[in-house]
Amino acid sequence: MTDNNYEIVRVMDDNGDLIEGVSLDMTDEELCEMYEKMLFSRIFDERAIRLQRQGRIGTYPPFKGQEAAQVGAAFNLQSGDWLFPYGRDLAACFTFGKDLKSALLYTMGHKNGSSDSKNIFPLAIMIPPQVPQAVGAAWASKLRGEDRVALATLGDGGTSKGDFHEGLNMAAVYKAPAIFLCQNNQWAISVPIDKQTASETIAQKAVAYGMEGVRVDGNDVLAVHKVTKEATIRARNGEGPTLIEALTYRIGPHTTSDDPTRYREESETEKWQKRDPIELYKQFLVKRGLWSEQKDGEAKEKMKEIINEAVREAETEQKTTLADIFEHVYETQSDDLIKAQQEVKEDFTLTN
Ligand SMILES: Cc1ncc(C[n+]2csc(CCOP(=O)(O)OP(=O)(O)O)c2C)c(N)n1
Repeated sequence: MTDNNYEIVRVMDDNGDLIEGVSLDMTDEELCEMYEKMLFSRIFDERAIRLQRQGRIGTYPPFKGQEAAQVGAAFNLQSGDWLFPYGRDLAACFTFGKDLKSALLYTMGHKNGSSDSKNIFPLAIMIPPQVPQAVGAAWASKLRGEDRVALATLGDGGTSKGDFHEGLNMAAVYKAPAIFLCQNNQWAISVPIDKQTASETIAQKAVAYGMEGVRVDGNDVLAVHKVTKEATIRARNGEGPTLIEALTYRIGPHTTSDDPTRYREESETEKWQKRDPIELYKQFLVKRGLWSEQKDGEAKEKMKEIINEAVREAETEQKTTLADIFEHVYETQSDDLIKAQQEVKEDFTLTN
């Protein structure tokens, strides 16, 4: 069990150098792939905001600034693992393999917006049911003797809800192979972290449940990757769950319907912007000769084209109708649902 002083784990310093005494166990290809996931996510995020402004998708929660926390953690997941993302977590989803078109369809309110080939639960908009759900999935995997971990992500606001406490307690008691990544982005809409909890850190809450707690620089992708990797190893070895607090910042608004200038100082945002997780990591890669501005430009162009193509595909998909929603409640529709669907079709004269 870690002691209670919770130093912030870092792997890189702000000049893009490895911190003394820290070693890396990733290949050059993996290091670049992780950067590409971050860059792709950023480009998607920026495009999604423009799509929302053009009325082409619904309300959108930008994750700019949190790419290192999301990508660094999800990069450790293996194919059969589980991801239970919270609403601002598309970078984690993309890293684990969420289909781009399905991500866009989700923002358009389409019924196929959460259909994925990987074990990815729908983005949790409520706060935070994904925590006990992840515990259930992790515990079930353990009972079945499968080698799967479940990663649940949440914001700092999520730690004030009962689901968080109930989930963590149960996970620790049953040594479920679960990892809880709290992205402490300093704000829960307009509620700052010091109004959210009187605990000095979120990581220390782990002590009360009897699990490992870690505090990490959430803008240092290598550090988040390292602590999450250690957590997955403990989980797979039957040593139980881990609570990770990733210190980061939501650079943008809470959603496209929010105006953060009403409740936070711009100087605070500017301070965090100087530690942009993508710029920090790019510096590191460039110093090692693994990346360059030219590669960056070429990668961005390719990524923009991939996103354009997915937008085109998503926008030509047949629209979801009101009657469709009855078909996705259970695997097989109950008689009651068939009746309700029929009534809706008659009342709204829908075509399917
Ligand atoms: C049960 C519940 N209560 C209230 C809300 C409204 N709500 C949406 S996001 C949010 C704040 C979430 O903050 P945090 O968990 O820190 O995540 P962040 O949005 O900062 O990434 C609230 C209160 C909700 N979605 N679900």
